[in-house]
Amino acid sequence: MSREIIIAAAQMGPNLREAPREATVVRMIALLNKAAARGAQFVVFPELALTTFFPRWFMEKQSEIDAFFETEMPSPLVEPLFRRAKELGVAFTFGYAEKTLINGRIRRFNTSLMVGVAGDILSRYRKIHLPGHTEHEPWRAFQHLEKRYFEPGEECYSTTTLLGSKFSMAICNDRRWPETYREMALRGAEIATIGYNTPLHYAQTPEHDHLQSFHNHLCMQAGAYQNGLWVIGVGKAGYEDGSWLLGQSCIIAPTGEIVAMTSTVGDEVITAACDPDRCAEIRDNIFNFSRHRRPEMYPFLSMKNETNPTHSYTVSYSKEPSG
Ligand code: ING
Repeated sequence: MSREIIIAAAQMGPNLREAPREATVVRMIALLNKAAARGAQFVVFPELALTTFFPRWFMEKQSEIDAFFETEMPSPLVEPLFRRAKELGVAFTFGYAEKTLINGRIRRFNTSLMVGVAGDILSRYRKIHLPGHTEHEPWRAFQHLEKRYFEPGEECYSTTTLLGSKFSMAICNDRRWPETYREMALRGAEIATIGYNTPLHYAQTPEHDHLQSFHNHLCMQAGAYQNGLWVIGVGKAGYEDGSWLLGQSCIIAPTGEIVAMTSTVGDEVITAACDPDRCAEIRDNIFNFSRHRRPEMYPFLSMKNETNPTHSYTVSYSKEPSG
């Protein structure tokens, strides 16, 4: 009996700063309806799906920054989305800016939630790899202040079992780091969901701007293939408050093949039949970790980010005496 799941990537077009969040939720419900009409059982929304990508602006007043955050979930604003998904019997993930109290201290994270078919929150993930900078850098065409507005996630990648498969969540910049996919796969994940907000312009290396789409797919296709994972990459796209964001959301098979991709930079649903059993084509063979992988030979991978570790050594080549 196949474990095939119909999965939808619900790409979103721009969320303008002034757009009422209620209107954004209405768009998300319309995407849910469209996905369900195509038979989708699981829908993946982008990173920070409820708001514009506000780290593009330098803000000093915490009250102005906090206007983009949610302090409870589901909030009254998002409740209609949860309710509609439950009516449809559809599970989903979406990203949002989370403000929460932990041990009496206010914390802020770039968060993604996984919601089950009964409308219950099954798991939460807080973005581990925060790109960008902490201080205002006026030389940039726009800021990327994720390191200012969010704290890095302190919980490792995890797997959530639903619809007969094991899912893991990651967010945006996480998809560029090979560790993300390997950690997920080693934990038994079969399907990775990754929402993103990716500007077409990268201030430090504008000469790479034309490569944003290539790099987007390169890292997710490699991650999928090298770890035998389905990867669902879903963008917030289009011209958002003066910044072009990458679309090209896609569903990638464990072979690394893109099996579905959006072709607009607006609200768009793509779907694919994802059979988690297909992960075995890779995980039982070319990337059979237990048979072929040799972690004892990769000690640096578990190290901190030293660049010239004291314990580095080189194997000096000496011509073996001919026996
Ligand atoms: N955005 C971008 C991302 O990693 C970025 C940051 C843009 C990095 C372009 C490199 C090039 O896709 C987020 N939100 O992480």
